[in-house]
Amino acid sequence: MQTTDQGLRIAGTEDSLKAGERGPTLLEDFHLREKIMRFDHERIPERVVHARGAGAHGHFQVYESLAGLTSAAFLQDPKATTPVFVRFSTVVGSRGSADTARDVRGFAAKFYTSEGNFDLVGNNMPVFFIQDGIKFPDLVHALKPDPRKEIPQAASAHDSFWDFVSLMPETAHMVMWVMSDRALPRSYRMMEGFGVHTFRLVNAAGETHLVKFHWKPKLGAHALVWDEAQLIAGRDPDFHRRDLWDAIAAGAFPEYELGIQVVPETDALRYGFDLLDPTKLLPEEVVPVRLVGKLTLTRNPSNYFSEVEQVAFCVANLVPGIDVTDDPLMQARLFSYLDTQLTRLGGPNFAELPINRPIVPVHNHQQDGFGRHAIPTSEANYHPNSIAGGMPKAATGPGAFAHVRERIDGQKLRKRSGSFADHFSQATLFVNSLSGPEREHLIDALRFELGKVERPEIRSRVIDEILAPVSLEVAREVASAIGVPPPGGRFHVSAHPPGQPTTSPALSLAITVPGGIATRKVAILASPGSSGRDIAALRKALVAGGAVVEVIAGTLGPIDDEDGKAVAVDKSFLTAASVMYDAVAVPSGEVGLGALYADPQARRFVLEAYRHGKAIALAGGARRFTAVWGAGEESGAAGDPAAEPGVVFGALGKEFTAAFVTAIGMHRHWGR
Ligand code: HDD
Repeated sequence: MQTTDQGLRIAGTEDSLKAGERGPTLLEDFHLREKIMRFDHERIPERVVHARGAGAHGHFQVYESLAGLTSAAFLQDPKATTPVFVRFSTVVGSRGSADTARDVRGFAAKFYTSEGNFDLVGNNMPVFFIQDGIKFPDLVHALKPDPRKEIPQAASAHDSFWDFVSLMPETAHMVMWVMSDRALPRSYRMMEGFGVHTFRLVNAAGETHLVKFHWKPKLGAHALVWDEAQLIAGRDPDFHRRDLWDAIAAGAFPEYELGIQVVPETDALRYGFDLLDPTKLLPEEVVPVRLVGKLTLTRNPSNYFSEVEQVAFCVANLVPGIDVTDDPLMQARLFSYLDTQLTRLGGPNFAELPINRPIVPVHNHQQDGFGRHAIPTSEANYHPNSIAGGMPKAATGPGAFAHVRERIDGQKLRKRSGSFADHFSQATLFVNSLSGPEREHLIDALRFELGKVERPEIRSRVIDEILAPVSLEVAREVASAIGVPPPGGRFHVSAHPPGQPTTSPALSLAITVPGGIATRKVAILASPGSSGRDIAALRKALVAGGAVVEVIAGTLGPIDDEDGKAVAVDKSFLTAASVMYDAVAVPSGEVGLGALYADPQARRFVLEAYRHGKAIALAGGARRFTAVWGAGEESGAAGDPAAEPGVVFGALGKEFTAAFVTAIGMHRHWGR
């Protein structure tokens, strides 16, 4: 039954209380006033960064006790499960911006442990733009839209960002990541996560190790192609949010393994860079990632606002056994997250909101403030006290958080450590580790972004000061497309740290062995007269591999196949587009094929799939669709669809479907 906020049952909410049927509304109408008042105040400030996001509930389980490394309770018992809430996000765009913008993705996890909440507030890239948090407002101002006109939305392709980059060589490494395919994840379920900073693990004996945290998605890490990402932004701006929701709703629970790279405290400077410098990564080939547990996302939020919008992460939410380091970026973050919630969530009591509440009781003398939920009953709201028997008293011994004891000896100064000085060698390492197509995508991205920069002097400075020291070839290739001279030989060349690798295969997304096709979306294009048997056989093989299959035709409603049998249609060409799928298949059936081929929307569907490197299956006479990308027009291998990776054609049988499944398992065929 409907009630007011006071619990009063209301007899109707269709009409306001009026003086006569056609008369004015009365001020007395407390129900109207309450309803409108609540509506007027529905919005809260969006996050200053990471405003656009999607979340899910799940749980974490450690594979074996990590007691030797950490006393954290949730990392001790392989049988215990810890509830977790995760929020994925883009960084730059507003809350309503498109999911597929070129951007870093947030990967924030809140572990509700038996010792309080532990938040791992990471990204899908292992490094960051800046070395000291004091530069964060400058970075974000430069990235966000022009303050005069609020343009462009959710894009780094504008003068202020590249101006900042060109003057801040420490951004070079992260900029390479953001210009790479990593900034265009196929799905939140298919991207890696990183704690970025070096943390500390502390065991029960008080021994400490330095640690880097990783998340490895079980589905592998995969990317969209830029043209596809831009088209999706129009066709389905909720692409990533929908993908996460649909997968969980269908029971295809996303899984990520937690990985750690552990090194002795004394090795902080051993790897040719400073582990306190957040613009550096520890190559996996140098210190392997040990997989220690698994996060499984099992439940969609019940209410977006209450959970995803109100969740408040904080880098300072630590548990005994995990501690921070002196990384100056991390140190600023320890302040920022708590502070931002005051404005965003309207006061200091946000930790009492259901999504933020720890699962353990909270006892302290915090008092009052906007939106207080707890009702403390003690007369003693201070410490020490005698009237409440000194309660709550300070915790001691195991389970009490104790900051790592560290000797600090130095002058008070505003200065960057000399050990943070090399800004380029790891940017070069990253570029050198990319596959050919990934490198091409990187160059295209730089050409696109810098091509949108209006001031030639900024374009030139990026070429000379940032790209040339990273890779002379990349700098030349970009310069040639953006109307500025090639690097002039004035650039700084960084010395590669001796003994450190020059490539790290783990940094590439290229896949050489086909993976599974679970949760991959496949479109089957059909028309009245298409082969129902082909559609059924394709569906069977694809669904057996866990793929999601949708039949797309000119109109909704069942269509008759070539034998007159009804085939259900999931979407029409009006509501579905190639960019929403990982692969496309066209069944045989001459009558159907004739109609399909005559439909420009069907031809465009196949052409786009081709251009975006997707697996394409053309059964029987559907082979004619190879003409949409010009095959057959030229002689020689280039015109032969057989020479095209990821295109399967021939009569539909076991071999055909197996080849199609393998092609989808390669994710994309960049080599076309
Ligand atoms: Fe941050 C949000 C990740 C540097 C200040 N950050 C935020 C979120 C993620 C990250 C995932 C969204 C959390 C959510 O879903 O609610 N931030 C990072 C990473 C960084 C980083 C991986 C570098 C390693 N951040 C960083 C710095 C500062 C901030 C240096 C400030 C000094 N970040 C914030 C913030 C936000 C935030 C302003 C906005 C909304 C919020 O905190 O709750 O406090």
